[in-house]
Amino acid sequence: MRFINAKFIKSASKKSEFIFDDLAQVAIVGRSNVGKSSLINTLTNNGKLAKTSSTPGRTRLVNYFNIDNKFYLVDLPGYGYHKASKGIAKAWDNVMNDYFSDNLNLKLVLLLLDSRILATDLDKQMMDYLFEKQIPALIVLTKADKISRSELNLQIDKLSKELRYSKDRIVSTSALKKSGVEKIGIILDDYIN
Ligand SMILES: Nc1nc2c(ncn2[C@@H]2O[C@H](COP(=O)(O)OP(=O)(O)OP(=O)(O)O)[C@@H](O)[C@H]2O)c(=O)[nH]1
Ligand SMILES: [Mg+2]
Repeated sequence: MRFINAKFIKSASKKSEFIFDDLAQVAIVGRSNVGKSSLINTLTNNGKLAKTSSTPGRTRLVNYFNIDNKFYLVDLPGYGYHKASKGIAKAWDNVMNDYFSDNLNLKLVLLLLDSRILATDLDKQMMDYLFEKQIPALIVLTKADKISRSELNLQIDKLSKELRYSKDRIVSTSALKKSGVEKIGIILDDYIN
């Protein structure tokens, strides 16, 4: 699958604003600042579609992008930056629970991990949560341009062993080099018809 026409549809902050229609959804989750919004821009070849920032916590709403009227790419708020505030963390949990519960058109979650850092405890919690809810996930490594090819291969080996996760289900990407898009497109074909 290629991503040709991408259009921002809306931002939502609570369940009553979420989109539950007939179109499939592919959600993007990960720590704050890992590169979720950047990945959307890379996939859609539109540097300005999703707002990115070097300040963690940029995306605080659930943002829907319509891709070729085939599915929504959904940019979710990142976790981990608001450790200090229990109130904000709780609000984040509620939004996520509302998003992931009974979302029948959610076909796949792209779980993003920084190539250099790999999975933190919060990422592992997120994986367990998705596993419990039986939501299929694909691991996407971001910022692959920040390490060498051999380091990247070592990181993929390590992650696959640690999480007991097939290497076929780990895709490395770089927003800088615009790499990894094709492989994600091929995998999405299996989930969206
Ligand atoms: N070198 C490099 N920088 C990247 C890459 N992806 C993202 N970045 C940078 O990392 C920072 C965070 O990127 P975002 O896409 O805004 O991250 P996010 O996950 O959407 O963050 P929140 O919205 O805060 O949850 C920005 O400064 C990006 O330019 C990449 O593949 N390579
Ligand atoms: Mg973002």
